[in-house]
Amino acid sequence: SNTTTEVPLSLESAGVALDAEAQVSQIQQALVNNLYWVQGKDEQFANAHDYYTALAHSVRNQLLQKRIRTAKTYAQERAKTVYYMSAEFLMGRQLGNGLINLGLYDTMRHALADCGLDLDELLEREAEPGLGNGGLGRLAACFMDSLTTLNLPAVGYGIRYEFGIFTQLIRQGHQVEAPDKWLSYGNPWEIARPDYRVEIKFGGHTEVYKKDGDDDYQVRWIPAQTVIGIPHDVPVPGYGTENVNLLRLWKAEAGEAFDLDAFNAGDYFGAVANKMISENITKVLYPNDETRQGKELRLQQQYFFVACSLQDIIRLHLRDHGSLENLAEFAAIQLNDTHPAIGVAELMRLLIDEYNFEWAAAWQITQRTFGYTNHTLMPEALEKWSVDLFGKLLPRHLEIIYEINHRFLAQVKLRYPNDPDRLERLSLIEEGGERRVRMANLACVGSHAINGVAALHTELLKQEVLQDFYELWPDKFSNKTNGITPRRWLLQCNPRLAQLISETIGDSWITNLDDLKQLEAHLDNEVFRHAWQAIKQENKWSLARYIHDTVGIKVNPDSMFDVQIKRIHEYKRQLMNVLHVITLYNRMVQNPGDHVVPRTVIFGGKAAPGYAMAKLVVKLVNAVADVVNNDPIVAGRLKVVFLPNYNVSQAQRLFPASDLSEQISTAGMEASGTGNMKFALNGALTIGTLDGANVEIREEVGADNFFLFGLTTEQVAACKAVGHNPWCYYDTNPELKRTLDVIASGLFSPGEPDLFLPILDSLLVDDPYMVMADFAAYVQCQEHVSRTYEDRDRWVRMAILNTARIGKFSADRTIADYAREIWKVKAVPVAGE
Ligand code: GLS
Repeated sequence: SNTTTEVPLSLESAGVALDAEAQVSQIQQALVNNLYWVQGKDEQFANAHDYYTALAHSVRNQLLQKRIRTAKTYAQERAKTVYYMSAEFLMGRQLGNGLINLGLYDTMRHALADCGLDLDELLEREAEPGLGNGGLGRLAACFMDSLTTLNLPAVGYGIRYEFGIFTQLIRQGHQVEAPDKWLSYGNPWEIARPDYRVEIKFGGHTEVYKKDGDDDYQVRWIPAQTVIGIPHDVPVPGYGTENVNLLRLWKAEAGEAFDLDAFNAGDYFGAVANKMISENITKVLYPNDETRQGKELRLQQQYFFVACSLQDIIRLHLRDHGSLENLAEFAAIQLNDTHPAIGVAELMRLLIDEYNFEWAAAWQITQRTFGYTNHTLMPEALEKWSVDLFGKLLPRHLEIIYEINHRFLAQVKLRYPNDPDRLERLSLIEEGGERRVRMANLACVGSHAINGVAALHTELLKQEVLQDFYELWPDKFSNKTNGITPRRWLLQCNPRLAQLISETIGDSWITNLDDLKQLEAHLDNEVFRHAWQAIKQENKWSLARYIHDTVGIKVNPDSMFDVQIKRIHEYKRQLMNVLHVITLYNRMVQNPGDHVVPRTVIFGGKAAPGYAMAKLVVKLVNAVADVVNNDPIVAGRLKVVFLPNYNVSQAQRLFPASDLSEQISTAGMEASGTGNMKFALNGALTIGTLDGANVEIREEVGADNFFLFGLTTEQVAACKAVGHNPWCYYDTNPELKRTLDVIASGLFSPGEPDLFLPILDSLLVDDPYMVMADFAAYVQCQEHVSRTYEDRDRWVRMAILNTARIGKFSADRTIADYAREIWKVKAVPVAGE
């Protein structure tokens, strides 16, 4: 029926347990109601998007009901709260996740099927919120899921980019970027909260003044411009809990007061132009992963969301606790990399200039409140802002940073009286050449806790990048190995495997991933192994269909699916993977009769738009695919696929269908990786170096169940110290020589013989990522992979052991560690209705 009266707040009637039939009919009624009242349509004219939106509102209504009770409980309990500050949250689609976390997925599927609607099809209507670049942003999203699942009070603070990570198109094999208009059909998951708007200042100057009735001098900041921040709240459900936390994303709007001045002065167009400049701040995500780009707008973005968030935290804290003296007892602010590190200076400014704290007291509160997570060892990713730019945009913060630095270096000098070099390295300001503010140093000095994201990464931080800080404050440092949420990365993305696991060992693994260990007891059960293999096969068939639908390539579903999906970066060495593909191709062309293990090599990932070498690698992969996929000699035995526009939704199709996980970064360069964990959780075997979390994954799953190759961090360093000569590998390895020669011959660049010269130059001149040095070991290891794959039963056993032993890498474990050791926060479960 489509007769309807009002939008129900909930699908359930309060307190009454419904039988399945009643629940289905309520769901259907709610859908019809939402179609009518939210979309303004009835069934006659509704399209799939209308149904998606109606369904999203049904789920949203339930989440909001739980959110309201959560907010009340947290306030009542005066709970300590985690504020996770991150310039990126790569949340992925929300509807499927919301249904799963609410325990409504299957009921909804039936209720929809009953009306002739297909849940999967509606789920595909959701635009992907791509508000992040890669691992760092996706980690923040996994953390939000785990924080809520563990009933920990938390707010994620970030930026509501109007354009997320660009849409990647492939044209003639080249990457082309198109804007990501993810908001163009509206966003049912957010609620704008203009009533919690805040005002943010930029530019101008500072002045000293005397406050009424006070003898002390104060500083005030007279800005050149003000911008308004409007919070947009996205509810974050947890699995099987009443708690719902918030992701609060800030949108920039023009400051009205400033506009009014301009309007009054008769400059109507000038005022409107200013409005556009203000709104630019949250217009677009910077598409660089692991690289700083010293652009003014980026610093504006960072300061904008951090300043908005701190005002919000202070408002909430004063509401519940009355004074800021005890801020650190009730608020733990985590800095997700240095992007929000300006928060250290901003909190000092707020406490001193706006709330009249003395320096020492303000500093103690600040240090106790902040924690800092480092996410990279790559030197080009360490953020440094020119002092000129900084002072122009944030004049008061530059003064505060100078003062922090002055006091800090005085303390260092006491401890190391005759060590000017150390002082120079520790200083918040880089001297020599253009003076720059070092954001990592600011984050270290302003935080009580500093952590890396995998054991090896933390060790390298202590020994290299942050060595001086480690020597100063060893107790501040700890490791928190990354994790992933098993809800999205197994339960949701691989429903067949999730069901087999639950039928075999029960479903406690969903919130206690270590329970997967119980699968080991079933390793010798042939029926179980066959079921496992059959599921992988089905997943591969469905990926094969997707590949055919998206890029028109027919792949052999019985071949090994060998997958590398991640941002394109030289240190991740997609290039070494392509060189291996070319080598396999050469062998098949030379010896067409030889027995080979068929492979489908799949690539996915975006290159930063300004990163020429990464874009050339994308082109090379596509060019090799063109040649290989059209050569009948290798038909059925080798295929190469580049899937355009890799994102979270696509990842959810890829991990469940993968046999082999490529984790082949140069040792010492990948801080952790998290895709590596998603593959293993879904029963793919890893070929990898001793880098990032690979080290710990191998430790957990066992050396026998992991394909290890390549130089270690120490060997890479030693090799570079004596002078790495890539030519000698070219000269002494005929297969490698042939592979590079084929590229040089122009086989992959008809009509453009020089196209790939920069790649060959990079390999042969300095090979900074040790591709040449690791190549032979990689190829040899791949041969071992192929032989192992031929023994399908052995492979399945190894796959099961990977899944069974991956429990450590649940984000629930990671978050529990942060909560206990850094944030000192406790669970505050919300009571059911
Ligand atoms: C990154 C690292 O490169 C990854 O190794 C890491 O897994 C991730 C989350 O900690 O952070 N750092 C970065 O700038 N982008 C990343 O993905």
